[in-house]
Amino acid sequence: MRLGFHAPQTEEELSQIVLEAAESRTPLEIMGKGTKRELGHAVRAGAVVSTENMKGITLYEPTELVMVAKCGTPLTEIEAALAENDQELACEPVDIAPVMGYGPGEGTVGGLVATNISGSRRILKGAVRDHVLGVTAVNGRGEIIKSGGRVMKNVTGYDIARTLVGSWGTLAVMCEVALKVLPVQRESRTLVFFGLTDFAAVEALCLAMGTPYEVSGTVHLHAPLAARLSDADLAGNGKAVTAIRVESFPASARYRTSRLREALLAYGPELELDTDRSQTFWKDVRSLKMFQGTKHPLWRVSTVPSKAATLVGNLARKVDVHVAYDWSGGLLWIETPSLTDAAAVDIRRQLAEFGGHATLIRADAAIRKETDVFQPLEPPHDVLAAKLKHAFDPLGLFNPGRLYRGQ
Ligand SMILES: Cc1cc2nc3c(=O)[nH]c(=O)nc-3n(C[C@H](O)[C@@H](O)[C@H](O)COP(=O)(O)OP(=O)(O)OC[C@@H]3O[C@@H](n4cnc5c(N)ncnc54)[C@@H](O)[C@@H]3O)c2cc1C
Repeated sequence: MRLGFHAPQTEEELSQIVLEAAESRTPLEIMGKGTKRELGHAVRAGAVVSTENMKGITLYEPTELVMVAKCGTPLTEIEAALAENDQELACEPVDIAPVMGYGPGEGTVGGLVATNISGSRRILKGAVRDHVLGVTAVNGRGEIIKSGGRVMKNVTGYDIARTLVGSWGTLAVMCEVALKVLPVQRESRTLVFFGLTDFAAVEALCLAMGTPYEVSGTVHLHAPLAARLSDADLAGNGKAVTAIRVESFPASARYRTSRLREALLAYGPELELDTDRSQTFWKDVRSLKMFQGTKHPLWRVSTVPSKAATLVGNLARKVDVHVAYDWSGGLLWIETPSLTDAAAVDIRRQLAEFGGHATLIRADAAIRKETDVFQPLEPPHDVLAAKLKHAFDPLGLFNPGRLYRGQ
């Protein structure tokens, strides 16, 4: 096949490229716009296949809450179309592009689905995976497969769409995705507490989540991270910031916020952000503004909320870390100093004790080359992953080496 860069416009063209690659055993690097190209390991490929020319919203039924788009469609286009109808991607996907040195919203919808990096609202509305209704893709045999349509005989029993979400382009090249969308919540109110210890903050966030008031965001930011927020009052306070969000229509959001205040009285005087300030705050969290403007290594760690503060405390005894606790501590964004291994050994040692997964989101190429960027898979997950890989991409054409070194 022709080496270099391929940007097919149709599924048929893409299928043809994959067939040629299969014939010549040419490994392919799969990308959308490449905003996460520096995330993960460098791919050992003979050619690049980009979906950037497969773009456009092919179906949007606001009343049915469904949108179908070609995978190369920029997220900015998707969000603009939704905004016109007061709708949004309810899982509030994180926009990693700015911390990777790209502009906001530059990624494609295919990249979003392939990486499944859900944001703060996941605790109430579910992950990206829960909002994908269907997928059309080309597998490593060059076959066009469709969830809910043609069933690959050797992956019968798997939900193809759910399997491809989060597969980082290692199983198939997605061409088109159908997404569930939801109305924008008009009122957004956020209670903010200052200067809580990590333990008290996680306790308060978990307490809030345990109430019936439908909390849609719980985050705790170490003081140096809070200092990078857009809101001058929060940034200038010099203290850690702990925030709890409620969204809905105005009367309901206000009622539920006032009940939450009562439930959380023990955590001290707090500030209540109105809709404008609340939306600005969560936009910062969504674009990881707290980690922009530096080149320090950045990890995304999922663990058990009740153990998160102990895990971070243990880590902080060895490494100077700045941490954002999202999902009440179930998701930690950890910035470390630029050590030779980006503190990988210390972080993974903690996870071996407490359970969970760590992904190195940002680090120099030299560090990524020597470090496991994704959590190494343990049995029986490694066996399952190998079986899935074989079923979708038997020749190992797609993104070799992307997830795990030497594979
Ligand atoms: C208490 C607790 C226990 C958990 N236990 C587990 C567990 O036992 N097993 C587990 O998998 N997760 C576990 N997780 C993590 C959990 O699935 C999620 O929180 C996940 O890590 C982050 O979710 P996400 O859907 O946002 O995926 P993301 O983290 O955004 O997804 C991106 C990444 O791609 C996926 N991926 C990883 N490896 C591969 C691969 N080889 N091929 C294709 N895709 C891959 C994801 O799983 C991965 O993290 C646990 C989390 C918690 C809080």
